[in-house]
Amino acid sequence: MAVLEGLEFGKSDFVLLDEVNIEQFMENLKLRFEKARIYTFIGEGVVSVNPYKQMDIYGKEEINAYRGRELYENPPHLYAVADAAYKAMKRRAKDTCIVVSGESGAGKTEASKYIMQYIAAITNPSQRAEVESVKNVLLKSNCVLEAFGNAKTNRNDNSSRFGKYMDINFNFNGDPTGGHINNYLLEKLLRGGSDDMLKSLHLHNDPANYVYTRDGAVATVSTPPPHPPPIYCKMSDSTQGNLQFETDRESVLVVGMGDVSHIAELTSTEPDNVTKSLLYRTVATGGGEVIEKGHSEKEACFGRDAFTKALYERLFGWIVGRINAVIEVKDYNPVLHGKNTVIGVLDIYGFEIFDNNSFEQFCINYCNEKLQQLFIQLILCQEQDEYRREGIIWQHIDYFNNQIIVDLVEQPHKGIISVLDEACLSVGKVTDTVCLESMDVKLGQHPHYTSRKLTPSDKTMEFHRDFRIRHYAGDVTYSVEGFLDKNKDPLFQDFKRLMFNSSNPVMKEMWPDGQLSITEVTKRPLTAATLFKNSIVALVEKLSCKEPYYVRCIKPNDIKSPALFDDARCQHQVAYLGLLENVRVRRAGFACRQAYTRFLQRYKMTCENTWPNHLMGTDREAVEAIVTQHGFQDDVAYGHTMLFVRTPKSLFTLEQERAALVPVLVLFLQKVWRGAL
Ligand code: AD9
Ligand code: MG
Repeated sequence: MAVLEGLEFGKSDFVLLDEVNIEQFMENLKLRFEKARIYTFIGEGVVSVNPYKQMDIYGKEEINAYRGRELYENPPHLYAVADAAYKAMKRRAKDTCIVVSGESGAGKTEASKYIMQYIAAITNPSQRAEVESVKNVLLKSNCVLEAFGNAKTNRNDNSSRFGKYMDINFNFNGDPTGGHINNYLLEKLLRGGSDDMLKSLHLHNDPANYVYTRDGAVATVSTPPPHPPPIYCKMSDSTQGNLQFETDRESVLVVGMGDVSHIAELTSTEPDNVTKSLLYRTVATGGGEVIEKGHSEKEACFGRDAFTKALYERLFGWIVGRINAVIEVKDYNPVLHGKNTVIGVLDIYGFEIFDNNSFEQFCINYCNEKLQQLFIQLILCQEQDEYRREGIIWQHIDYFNNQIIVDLVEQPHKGIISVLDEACLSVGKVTDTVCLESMDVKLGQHPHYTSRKLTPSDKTMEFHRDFRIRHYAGDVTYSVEGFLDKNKDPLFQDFKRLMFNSSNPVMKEMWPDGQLSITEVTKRPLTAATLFKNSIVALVEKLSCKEPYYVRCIKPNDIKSPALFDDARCQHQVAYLGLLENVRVRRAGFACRQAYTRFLQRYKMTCENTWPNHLMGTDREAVEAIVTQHGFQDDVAYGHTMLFVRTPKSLFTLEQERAALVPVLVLFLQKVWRGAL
């Protein structure tokens, strides 16, 4: 058994703090960080502080130490949480999920990778080839997705620009049989590649050459990733140079046709058709007539940009689809193979506050509001409700319920998304500013919304800062510029048809909607914000039927330093992650609970009065007998249908005894079967 930490490293579980207040919490977090203890439990969840340096704690030895052990047996670690989720899945056939959250650069993606590696390491002890190959694909898929979906941002050198939720399916043996990946809102990015590859794509290696990427700060990476770097397999959202248009006597032309032939070459289409799609769009008139309408120069530019982004997005979607086709569970027969259980791992962009916050930050922060809401419901509400239902005495805990902010964003007819969509769908010319005005009208009274116009005296709302949302994590001021265009994503049908008619079968496959003729595409496509909202609602639904485990990541400072614990920055994150509330609920509550029948089934062998069958009136009385025999009657409460255990240590004792008894019993039964007894 691994040696437990000494007290000089602080409390290994925030539940053990003398008093639950922010001072003690921060003191413990800081002390542990300074002593290179980056993980601390809160019950079955773990808080992680990004060490910004290689830690020698992820090796085989650690994996073996945590494998199959109970939480309190080892120092806090991601592995302990991964193992708890795995055990719940295997022992109780529960679907579980591990939600990794925190702000950009806090270490979510690294944590998810360690979790996946741990699960891969502890499964399939018999090394069956087909399981090994499933594991291999699950692990490797990460590299491919990161190569296409990560980018350097001002906050993180290897920032995930897409959210990822991965389900891993397990058979009754607890071995992985497959999985499924969902991705959320890929920001469409560009990053150059090896010179040879770029040359073949007609690209330059320097992002400064591209309008799409020029605006970022520094594009080179300063910190080495702790793993062998993901193949910075360089692809680009832009299979073109900076294609330009000019207007010559009313008609719009492409400047220099070299770029057009590059596009045609790369997409296996005809240069003439490319030019046509760039300059014209097909529209159906009211009378059902189909005509070609020339773009203005501005429309041509919008069309080009939308096309470029869509190319990248569809490529990414196609890659995810291909990975899913490989890892999806095939030929699963529940009768033959038993219940198929799932562990979901969610690594999704954390809360983002930049100097200039745009549509992307708006979506990301909305997503985090939804996840916080899920957390509140699962941990706080559910817990409190369950105690009430079971008749357990319980002190109500106050916490901030962020449903009001979720509503501000997503409420039908009233919320920000609905105002945006309305503006996008209206026929007249609606600008970002007009849209902002209508948000002011509809949401001006909302306690979590304000804008430059509504609070003209507020000097913090300078240029580019148009409206502000008071998020649960803090205030974020957004620039409304570009919101409408980004929400509309005005990809003309002509581009879809162009790509569908590509002679390259892969291109064709990515653009099935290019088949539709213009008269068939009368219905407006859903907007980007609505599509995103729908996918997040579906995600929350998926998570809410699983037993959740949480990894809360904290970024210790903004300069990627392994030595600096920035008190103010950390305290802010502790606050918005709701960690104090989390500890309070854990402390006031019971760490474990089990229905009487379940408990009895599992532990009846550890007590002579209940083995092989008890003769007491009810299961509850039998459970009381077991608890009393093991002497932890002061550590439990009896609900109407289940037993609540305050500290996991008590259950652990039982588990150990059971584990020691099982082989003895098996031996005994074998003898009975063979007629030896
Ligand atoms: V974002 O929302 O995708 O922008 P993440 O995913 O939270 O963000 P990430 O996991 O990419 O952050 O971590 C950022 C960097 O911190 C990594 O590239 C490492 O350099 C560093 N890091 C994070 N966790 C660890 C760790 N456990 N050990 C060592 C780490 N370094
Ligand atoms: Mg990430």
